[in-house]
Amino acid sequence: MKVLQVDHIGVAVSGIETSRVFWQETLGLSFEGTETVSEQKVTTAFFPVGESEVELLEATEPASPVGKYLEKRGEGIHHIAFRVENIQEALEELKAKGVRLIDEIPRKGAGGALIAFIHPKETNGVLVELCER
Ligand code: CMX
Repeated sequence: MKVLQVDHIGVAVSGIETSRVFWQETLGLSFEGTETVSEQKVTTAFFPVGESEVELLEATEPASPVGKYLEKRGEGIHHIAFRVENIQEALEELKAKGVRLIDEIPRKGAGGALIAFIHPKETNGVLVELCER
């Protein structure tokens, strides 16, 4: 499997509209607008930084995964996403190595990417997303 780069760092926030100000106006990153990924009950906002991006994540409802994360841990880094060349192949390779996966089959993420999460037990407690664009 080939990890190409850090695709993005996901940051859970209470509200994109409020948080956006720091990333866009204070840091001067460009704001690419928001996108809601309904199946995952989350709204995302991407800010490109070189070849990678910061992704703000806002829950669409409190009982969603990001809503529960915020309630339990507060705002902060929610996941790190690595871009891979071929996500299906990467998942098969990880499965063959006995790595515990949250998603064995890729699903649709923001921006038309295919994504899959590795169980944080395997990754020192950090939620790692694989992503193919
Ligand atoms: N950081 C660290 N650990 C986390 C975590 C996080 N952000 N989110 C979940 N976990 C842990 C849980 O505590 C749980 O641990 P235990 O098994 O020890 O209890 C384990 O991971 C599995 O979590 P779960 O909630 O029981 O499992 P689910 O399959 O229901 O959901 C997940 C897992 C990661 C998909 C979900 O919690 C989540 O975060 N969904 C939102 C995904 C998201 O950010 N989507 C945006 C996609 C846009 C994009 O990036 O392209």
